[in-house]
Amino acid sequence: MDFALAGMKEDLAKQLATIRELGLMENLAELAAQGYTVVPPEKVAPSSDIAAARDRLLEIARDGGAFESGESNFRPGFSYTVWLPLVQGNIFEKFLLNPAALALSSYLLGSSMVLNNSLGFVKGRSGDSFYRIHTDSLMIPDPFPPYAQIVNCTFMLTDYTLERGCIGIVPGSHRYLRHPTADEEKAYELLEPIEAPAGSLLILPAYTWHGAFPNLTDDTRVTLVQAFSRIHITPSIDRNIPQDIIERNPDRFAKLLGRDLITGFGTEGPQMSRYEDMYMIERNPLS
Ligand SMILES: O=C(O)CCC(=O)C(=O)O
Ligand SMILES: [Fe+2]
Repeated sequence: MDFALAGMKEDLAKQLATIRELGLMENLAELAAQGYTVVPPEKVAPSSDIAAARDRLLEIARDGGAFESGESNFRPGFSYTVWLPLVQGNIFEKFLLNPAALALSSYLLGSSMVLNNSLGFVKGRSGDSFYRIHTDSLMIPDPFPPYAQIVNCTFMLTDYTLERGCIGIVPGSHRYLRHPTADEEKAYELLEPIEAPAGSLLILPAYTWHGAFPNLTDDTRVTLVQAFSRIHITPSIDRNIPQDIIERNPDRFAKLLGRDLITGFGTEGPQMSRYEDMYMIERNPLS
């Protein structure tokens, strides 16, 4: 048998075994059918980790002045954003290795996937402002390829309700393989509100259309977003994070931060020992 196909068979078996073990088979079906899925809290993380991440994001936001002039002063429809929480608290390092997020994202992006973004959202009352419908396929022109290139893992650190300005998704929009037009960006009636309890994890491949409802309450909505991508996509964040963070975590952590890539070489050339593995992705999308 062709060696790439043999590799794919093996990778698929491994990935499905992990997904089955974590009880996430139904989530795979939802990703295929609707273009997103929500993993319930009991399959995501202990509630103490959810609380720790929430409290730390609120602390960073407060230190950054998010609350100084009242929560209604957040950007219309969007949230106060914490950039690169990954390096701002050990709890976020733990979330980078979250088994459910890794299992479903690797299925969509291949096990070579890397971290593309790390964000915290603190969303206060936002009046009547929706956040416009868009895809997360940043810098990617239409038409999109029929496979995922970026996956947004949204950890809901507080309850997500319609009144509190939850994210909204256009179910099935992953099949369009394009960005919404200017008119479609404002077609909020298409949005399905994603209401779920704190601790839930939304897996949202970048090609799926989404926006957000206004927060009509005085309750703050807090979110941790980790996005992963295939290795050829330019990361939004600087993956060159402090070495001590890399060293105190398992090997997968370093790999997610791009430490195994052969790209970005200088006059010494790429690490040829990794060349075969890296180019296998062209023939085995799960690798
Ligand atoms: O829930 C929101 O505020 C929208 C977030 C969003 O668009 C994203 O995480 O890509
Ligand atoms: Fe988005």
